[in-house]
Amino acid sequence: MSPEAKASFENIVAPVRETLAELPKRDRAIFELRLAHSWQDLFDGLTPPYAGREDFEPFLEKLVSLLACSYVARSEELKMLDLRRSLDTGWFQSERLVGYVFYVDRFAKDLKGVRDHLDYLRDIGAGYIHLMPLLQTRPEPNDGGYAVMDYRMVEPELGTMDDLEALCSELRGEGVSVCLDLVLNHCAREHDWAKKARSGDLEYLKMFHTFPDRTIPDEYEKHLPEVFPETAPGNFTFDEKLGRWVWTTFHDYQWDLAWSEPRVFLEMTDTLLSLANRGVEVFRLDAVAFLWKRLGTDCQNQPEAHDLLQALRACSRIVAPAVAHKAEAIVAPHDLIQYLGTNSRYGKESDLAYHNSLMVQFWSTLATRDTTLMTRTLTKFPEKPANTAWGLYVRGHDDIGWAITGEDAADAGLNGFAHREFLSDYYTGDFPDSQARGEVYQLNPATADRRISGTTASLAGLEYALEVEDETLIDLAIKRILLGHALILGYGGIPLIFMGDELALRNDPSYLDEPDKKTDSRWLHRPKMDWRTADRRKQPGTLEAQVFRGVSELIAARKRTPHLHAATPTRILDAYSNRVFAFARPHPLGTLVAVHNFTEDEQRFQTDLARAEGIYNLYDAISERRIRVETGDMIELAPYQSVWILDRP
Ligand code: OTU
Repeated sequence: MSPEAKASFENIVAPVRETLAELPKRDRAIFELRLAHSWQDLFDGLTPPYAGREDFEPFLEKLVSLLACSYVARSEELKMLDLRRSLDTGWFQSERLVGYVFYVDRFAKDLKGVRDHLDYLRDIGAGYIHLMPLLQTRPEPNDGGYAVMDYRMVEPELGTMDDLEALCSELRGEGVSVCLDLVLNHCAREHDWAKKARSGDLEYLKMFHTFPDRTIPDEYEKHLPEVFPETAPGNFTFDEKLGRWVWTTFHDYQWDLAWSEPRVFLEMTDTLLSLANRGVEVFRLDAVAFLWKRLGTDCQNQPEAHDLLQALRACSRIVAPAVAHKAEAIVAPHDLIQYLGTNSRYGKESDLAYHNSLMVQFWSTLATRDTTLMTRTLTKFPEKPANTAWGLYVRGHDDIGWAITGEDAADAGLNGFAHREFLSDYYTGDFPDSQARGEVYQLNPATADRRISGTTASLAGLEYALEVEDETLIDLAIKRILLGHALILGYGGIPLIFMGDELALRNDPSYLDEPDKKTDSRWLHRPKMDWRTADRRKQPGTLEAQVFRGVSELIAARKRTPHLHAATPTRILDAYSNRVFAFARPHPLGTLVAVHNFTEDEQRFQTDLARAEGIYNLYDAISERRIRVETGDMIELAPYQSVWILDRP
């Protein structure tokens, strides 16, 4: 420890011993060891944001007392899980882990309902279940649950904290981890903190960024982008009751929390640890890029945001090391990689982060049938730290924003703006011959930027193919869906299957009839689970059976292929064909080469692609067949086929 950290550690450790007095000796020792082990990280994380304050020492004392109390409250069962995970720190990197993501109400009405559908989750083979936002939200509109009114309550319509705890425990018994959203950047205007601030309590007012007039907001606005330009333009909202402008990056009812105030850190740490003590194992930390504001910048990815995440991580490590943190930062590659803990933060920041770029490249390449941009962009993408994993997805609950920079586009001979325009036209179905059926989300009049909503199946052309009743097109659309899943299952991280994609659920336009949802087209791709449709997965010959089986076979293949562990690097390969996308996963057991055909035609590539990686006896881990080498030393891929090539004599 540094001398400063050591001095403060000695100050806080005595009161901690008192708090822990009632615990068995071994438990006390474990806590103290962890506290000492992570103290430097915690101290370093808290120093830049808070050390300048007079109340820094009392704040540290409060925080450590909170950690000790949370540890005392942690159950024996969860403490065992902590120990197990300390022996298996890379548990979330395993090739055997597959994630499944759903809204509780849309999947099974409520938390109790989820327990009635465990067979379905088993059928998928999910070992990680992300229950979309379920803490108590303000009444609609509430941004799909991302406007939390009470972090200590479950949304009453979904159940209670006890229901959540029971579900976590039951799933844990089956080796399944529960992931929950923790909305760090903002809370609902109706949250008690905001209510107190609005009724004149200055202590609570400090928890938000508020301004008496537009002078400072206008200065900030010069550099701030708009997240929801159509439905929530600008980043500040005038609150009549306060008579002040409030920082609201997202909707006017989502008040940004002032993380410069230590109380915010204490409250959120408390929330996180109490949920961890209920049995939540993974936290999806929402909108982390926005946590720290700095005039003259876009107020994203500020160093203090990383400091705070490091400190929060240290708190979990001390109290509940079984827990993993996942950063939700939809930012450029060099900014994103920081959230996985690079350089001095190696292993200290987040275990997981969403790979937005892979998702965008998948859809872009499906549209162009040209893998140049994808290959070049991902080749330049920084390698992630070996002890982390990506959250990989084909679709999620949000829109698709065409995060393709002008520079990356130019590298592939494209114009960035024109290409993004093309993609939006393509996925709304406006482009000639496009079979995609998406909708525009948030047209930005200032930049002409258009994001896209729509389910995987509808964007992949299935909705159209079914309408025109064309068997060939239906078959191709299914193949596109499976291609996306092969990609996320092989790339290096937790594949996150978004509810309904495994059954090829199409767009659900019913949100248009709901007044509080109709301006948010993201509801188009958040359909309700129809259990009769789901049952058809068992009836051979149905569409659902075909897609479900396809996805299941890919999952099974992943689980028997240790090369796909997330600690194995992912190296993009030049396949000497702009129709296929390839990458290598160099593993101690030998390298795996994944090759994906992004077109509806047969494609060929040279066996050299595999031979250069030391693979001579070509075997496909997906189909479990030997690969046939055609004349001219070529390997043939069927339309949209994926292969995971291994050397198997
Ligand atoms: C996240 O979104 C959530 O995923 C959205 O559902 C919420 O509306 C939003 O936060 C507010 O809580 O903040 O770090 O395309 O990707 O808004 C990025 C835009 C976010 C979303 C972005 C994202």
